[in-house]
Amino acid sequence: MTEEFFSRRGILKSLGVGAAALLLPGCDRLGQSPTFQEIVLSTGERLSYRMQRLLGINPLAREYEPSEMSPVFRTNGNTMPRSPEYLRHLASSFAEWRLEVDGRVKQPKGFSLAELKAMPARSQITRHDCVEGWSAIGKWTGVPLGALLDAVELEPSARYIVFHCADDFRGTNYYESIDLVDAFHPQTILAYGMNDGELPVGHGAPLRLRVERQLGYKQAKFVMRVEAVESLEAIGRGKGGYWEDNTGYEWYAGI
Ligand SMILES: Nc1nc2c(c(=O)[nH]1)N[C@H]1C(S)=C(S)[C@@H](COP(=O)(O)O)O[C@H]1N2
Ligand SMILES: [Mo]
Repeated sequence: MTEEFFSRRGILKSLGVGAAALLLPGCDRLGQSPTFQEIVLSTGERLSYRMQRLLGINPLAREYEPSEMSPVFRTNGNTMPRSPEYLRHLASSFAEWRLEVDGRVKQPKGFSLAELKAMPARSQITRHDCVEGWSAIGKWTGVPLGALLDAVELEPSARYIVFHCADDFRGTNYYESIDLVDAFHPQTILAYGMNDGELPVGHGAPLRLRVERQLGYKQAKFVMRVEAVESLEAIGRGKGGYWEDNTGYEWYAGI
């Protein structure tokens, strides 16, 4: 598959949707399928998300060679949570820390860092793209989120996975969310390692999300709790993430 195929234009082309069809105001003439109309009338980012999900396109993000890793991988956003609880865990190297996995699951469970490290691991060298205009290539090692979710058994009502973080902006803890397609994507991991070492505090120790087909702000750092939910309505102000709720950032930040 070429990149053109996966690009928005490429997908439209492969569906035989021309520019004229996109501009036609009388959408009832375009066909009976509401799904088709929904696609055509959607905004750019939504279109891309729905297209991907409707077509079942689930490609891997590009992976790089060790020689391509950035000599410096900068930090961004919060680099040190200030909650006393987090600072206590940091002081004891996260020995008593547990990742809580709960919500719409059959077996809610707390996982120690040792337990997470004992699970099958995945490493990947990928490019991180921040919406503010910088990128860096780094290596991430962690447990596939899908394996963790299988261990706690999702309820059939679960539709989104929410990540609750230890750090805050003006008293509101950072949070993010993804759908189940991204949650079970093979490159979606909860990383405890970076560049062949421990995950540094500035990059989200003890655990941060890597969801490689989306922008930087989706890569939640300092993840304390993973919650399966049916709807994002009750999370923050309902848009699924700290920046989505507090700026105009898209919930689906596909790259
Ligand atoms: N908990 C938390 N996660 C976060 C942020 C944050 O401030 N807090 N910033 C986000 C943004 S905008 C980016 S670009 C990346 C930066 O990751 P890095 O510090 O490892 O480079 O983390 C993302 N995840
Ligand atoms: Mo970012």
